[in-house]
Amino acid sequence: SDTVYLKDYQSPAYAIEKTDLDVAIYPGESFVEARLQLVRQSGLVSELALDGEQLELLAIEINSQSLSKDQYRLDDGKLVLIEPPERFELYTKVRIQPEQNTSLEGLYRSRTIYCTQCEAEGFRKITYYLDRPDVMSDFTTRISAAKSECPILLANGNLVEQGDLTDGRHYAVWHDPHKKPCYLFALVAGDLSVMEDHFVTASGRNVDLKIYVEEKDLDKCDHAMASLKNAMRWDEEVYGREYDLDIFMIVAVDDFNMGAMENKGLNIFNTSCVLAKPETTTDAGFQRVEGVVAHEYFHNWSGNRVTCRDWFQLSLKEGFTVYRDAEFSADMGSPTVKRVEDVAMLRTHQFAEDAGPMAHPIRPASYMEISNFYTLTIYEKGAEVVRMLANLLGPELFRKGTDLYFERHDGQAVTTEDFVQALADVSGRDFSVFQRWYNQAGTPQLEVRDEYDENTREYTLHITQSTPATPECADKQPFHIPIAMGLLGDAGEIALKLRDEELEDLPTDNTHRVLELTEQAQSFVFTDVPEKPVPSLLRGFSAPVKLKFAYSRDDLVRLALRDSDGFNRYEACQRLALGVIEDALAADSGGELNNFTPDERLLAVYQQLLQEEGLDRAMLAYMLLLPSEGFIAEQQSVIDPIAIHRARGEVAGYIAKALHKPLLAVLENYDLRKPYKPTAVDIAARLLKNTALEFLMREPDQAVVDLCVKHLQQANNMTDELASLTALVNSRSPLAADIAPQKLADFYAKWQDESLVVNAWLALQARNANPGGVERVEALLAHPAFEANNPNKIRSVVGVFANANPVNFHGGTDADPEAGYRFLADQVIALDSKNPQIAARLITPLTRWRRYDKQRGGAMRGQLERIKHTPGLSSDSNEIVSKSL
Ligand code: HT7
Ligand code: ZN
Repeated sequence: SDTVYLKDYQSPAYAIEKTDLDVAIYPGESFVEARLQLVRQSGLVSELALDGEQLELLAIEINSQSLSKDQYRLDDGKLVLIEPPERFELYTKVRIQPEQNTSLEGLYRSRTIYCTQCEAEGFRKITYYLDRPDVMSDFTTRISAAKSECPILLANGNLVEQGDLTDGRHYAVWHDPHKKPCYLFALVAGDLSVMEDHFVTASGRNVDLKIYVEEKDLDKCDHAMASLKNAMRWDEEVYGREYDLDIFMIVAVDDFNMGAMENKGLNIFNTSCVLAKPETTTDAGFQRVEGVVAHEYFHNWSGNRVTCRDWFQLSLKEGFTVYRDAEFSADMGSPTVKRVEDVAMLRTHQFAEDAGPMAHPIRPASYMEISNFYTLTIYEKGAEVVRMLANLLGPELFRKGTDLYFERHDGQAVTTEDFVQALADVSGRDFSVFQRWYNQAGTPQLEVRDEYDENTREYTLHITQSTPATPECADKQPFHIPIAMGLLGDAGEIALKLRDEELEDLPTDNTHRVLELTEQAQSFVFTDVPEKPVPSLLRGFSAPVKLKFAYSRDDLVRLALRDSDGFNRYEACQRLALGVIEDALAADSGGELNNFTPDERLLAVYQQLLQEEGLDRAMLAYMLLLPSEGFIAEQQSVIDPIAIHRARGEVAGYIAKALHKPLLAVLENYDLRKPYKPTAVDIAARLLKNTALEFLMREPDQAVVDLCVKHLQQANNMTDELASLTALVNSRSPLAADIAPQKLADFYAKWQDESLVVNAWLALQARNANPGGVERVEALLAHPAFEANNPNKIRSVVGVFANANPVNFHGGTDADPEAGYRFLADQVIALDSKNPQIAARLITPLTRWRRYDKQRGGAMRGQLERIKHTPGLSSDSNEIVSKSL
């Protein structure tokens, strides 16, 4: 398919002032009548092309006159009107088939529920339209359906009318008073139960809150409702943003391509991001519900009231909204823990994307298929860029800037430049160099060298930046990089004074600075430094970069134990552990892994941390946790996933043995009967306990296995139950392996009616790193619990296997070392014609073939070729495959 370029943007030839839809749902087919009030925006237009896909046109009129064949034509995905008038009403009637729609965009049926997904370009599967975000319209939606099948009929805005029709049918009419682009359109029809609550806004308006779910799930809505109310209050307090309709609805559906969708006043959610109760949902699940509910709610301002001019601006709403939801979650729990979790994800997965063939700037210059650009780069790196802006301005100025942005652009479709301009206007800052974050892809690498002069007591940091070439640009200009930092002396933090700073300019917290790097190389000189310090750099991960500094292991010990920045304490542990694992890798390649003993300083740090009073339990858990295989892989020039698995396992086993006593104490001190609460403190306690359990189950004695089984059987919540089962299944010990199959079967028997728990059960087996992984995932696909068209099930088995089980994905089977790759390609090919968005996403691990040795890389490439030559391959998959070959 064709490439779309940002530079070709043209404003729309027509506005659509009003959109009147009538959607009549019948078994097997639905009819959509649209009345659009179109108004020409400039000059003469000889032809107007409306988007439309998979529509059967039944009638077409302009100003109530049927069109003759010379007044329009149907062209590959377009309805072209020839010489349209300056102002007119377009009437069309189309037939669509939601029951046949497995792509899950447009109007489709998820189990018994009819629902829509229009972002980015799904509205064109509902009716002919100008399907682009800068066409904003006033929508009225009439829905009719059989009352017994679909007692609930919902659309955006306020309910204005409803009633019964003949033949057991009924209807509802909804009007949305806010103009919006069609990607925010939604409707829902089905048999749903509702949980209701309300919220009083800061200015005293009442808002009805409704969460619609299947009746069996009504007991799983409390957490989403509480999260929604917290998010509404938080947005008022932190951003001064009030909700703007009298009703806010959430609907949960089982079949959904992403997590959720921010349709105006009618958010549609993947059940996995709404439903939660302690017995069925893990802590991570609770946190995801809180985060996604907040994210979609925050879009009401960052995305809906102020929207994107075109899809190149996607990060305008997504980066900003991810930043907002991350800060919200930080405020609801522990900010440092949230930061550690987000950075670990960013560095493992977004950095890999930025180093791969699909690398793109947070504002891409071109795309083939926009749904391929809902990426970690647009979302997570986009959020990092907003975070840097927020930190450069500080909280007061940033708030002034966002106020100006919302006020200046309310009701408009704008660009990322408009966002940065508002922040520049309130602060007087020059963001011209900073803008490069929007236009250049790739992860900058900082090389820092230090120098201390005992005589002058000057300490200098020499910093250079470089960014590797990415497909869109080989020659990068320097980025504007804020480097938050401090200096650690023998006795603690050192007071800082930069050479050019006046004494009266010094900040009150004089042990912390933000250095701003804007050039390729800069030096920063600190004066009056009493001793050679250890620099604590990039505190809080102040910029999405890779930092190289030649820390000695003793430096890292000091930072891990004594830095005032919680994030950098964690970071020092990661660096220390990574170094030790790399020692093990080196020993392995010399055939010496059996004789390997890890650097004792790592153990010494862990021992001290385990004894440290007042240390957040979650931080302790993350500091003990070795870097993931994925993260370790990212640091290697040529990835050997099997060796990485072996080396990491060796170090983990050693730690488990050496720390047996304190780890066992963590387990034994844990109160299994404490009632479940998803509070930060309790989540941290579970995380630490389950981290200890995972270590101990590497080489357990019978007593540890018994303890694990006890936790599995007595757990009063899914976090503990699943963690115990996972530890049992992953353990390589025969003591565990003997009982694991029965425990897996028991778990399934217990939870087989809870779809989301079954997903977790599938995922834990797909992730199992023990030998036989390919055979296991093949068996899972044949299990009755697997549903071939359900994205959550596909992700739980195929996605988890290919992304989170490297040793099996890359190891294959005894008979066929390429079996993992072949398995993935088979799944992509089978899915591509049914759900191209999900198929294209699954390809990602194969696109990284250049990072592996010749043989592995060649085999991965071979499977990409196979996908590429699939007859009728979707444009979604084609874009990924052709860009990565
Ligand atoms: N803005 C939403 C994007 C989305 C989406 C995109 C493509 C295909 C299906 C989709 N479902 C939802 C989600 C969000 O960021 O809030
Ligand atoms: Zn979003």
